[in-house]
Amino acid sequence: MNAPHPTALSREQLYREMAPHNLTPLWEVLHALVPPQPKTPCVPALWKYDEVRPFLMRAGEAITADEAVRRVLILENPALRGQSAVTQSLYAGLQLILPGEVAPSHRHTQSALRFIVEGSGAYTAVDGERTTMHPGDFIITPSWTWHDHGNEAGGPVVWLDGLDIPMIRFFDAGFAENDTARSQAVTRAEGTSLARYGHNMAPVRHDAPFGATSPIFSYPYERSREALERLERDTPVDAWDGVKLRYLNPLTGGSPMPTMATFMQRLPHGFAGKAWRQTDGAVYSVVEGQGEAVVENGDKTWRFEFGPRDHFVVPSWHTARFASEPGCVLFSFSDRPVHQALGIHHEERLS
Ligand code: 1HN
Repeated sequence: MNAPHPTALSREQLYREMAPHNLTPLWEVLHALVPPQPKTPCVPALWKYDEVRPFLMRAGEAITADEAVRRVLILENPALRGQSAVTQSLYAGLQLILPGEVAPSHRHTQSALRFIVEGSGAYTAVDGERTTMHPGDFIITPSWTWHDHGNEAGGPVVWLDGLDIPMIRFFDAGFAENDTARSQAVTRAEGTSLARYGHNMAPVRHDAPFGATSPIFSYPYERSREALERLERDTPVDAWDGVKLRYLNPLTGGSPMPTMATFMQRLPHGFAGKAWRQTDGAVYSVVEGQGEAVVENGDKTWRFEFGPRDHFVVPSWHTARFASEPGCVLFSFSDRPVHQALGIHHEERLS
């Protein structure tokens, strides 16, 4: 065996002696710091609803919504266990609220989205207005708005929560506060926000009530579904996405929330999509139908057979393609608006 090269020895000694001074050499980490292309630690993952639901219902017996504050099972990326993160920037969880329960009012700087997965008739209240939940509805809780949930219906209601928690943690910009009331006072009739902002019209004298966040806080499924069906019937289908629409903030044309973009897409009957990759990792909630997602990274391949209420994550810069024999509807969300604001969003459509 050769003796270590004298320069290697003196480098080791240099590193050792500078370490207590909180100094470290860049040249040892430079390649990892600026990789030639995105190299996320996240991995693709699938949560089958049939497997998740029994744990959710057991959580319903183990703790009340009131005691838990929010009774949620976090969808943790298998490569980020313990970090409450589904990607490096996003949080996802499935929340259960049982008949008669209230999830008490609070507010925080983290923005939240709800996508209703199972059950009808629960409500969420935001800034004095309640909205009733139905499967497939997309509901927003803007940053720093009071919000509480309740279930006055007959059965359990489950929804997907998407929050920008890891992003806000990264910036160390999180504030939170509990309300004095368990359920906030209702000050506006249900449907007021949708009537004001949800018909391609807006009040003549208005300011954006939630700053950069959409003033519509519930986007009903029936409308999104109708648009997708009509487009599938009457227009050419995109070879990568099927028929895909993004939800928008009607006051800006941008994403509904400053940190998260949301989408709904239909893959038509017999769809076999081309592959794509993009820098924004995305979480999917399957609304209707069945399909297959094939995700590739380097020499690894993941194959997810999905059906209604299943959830899966496609991390940054992983190559993905979707197929569906019977046709299906997918909701998804990602951190794309932040990539776009920073000018670093990158997308490739492979042929
Ligand atoms: C939260 O406020 C909700 O309001 C859900 O339903 C999940 C996860 C972390 C922090 C706050 C909700 C949350 C949350």
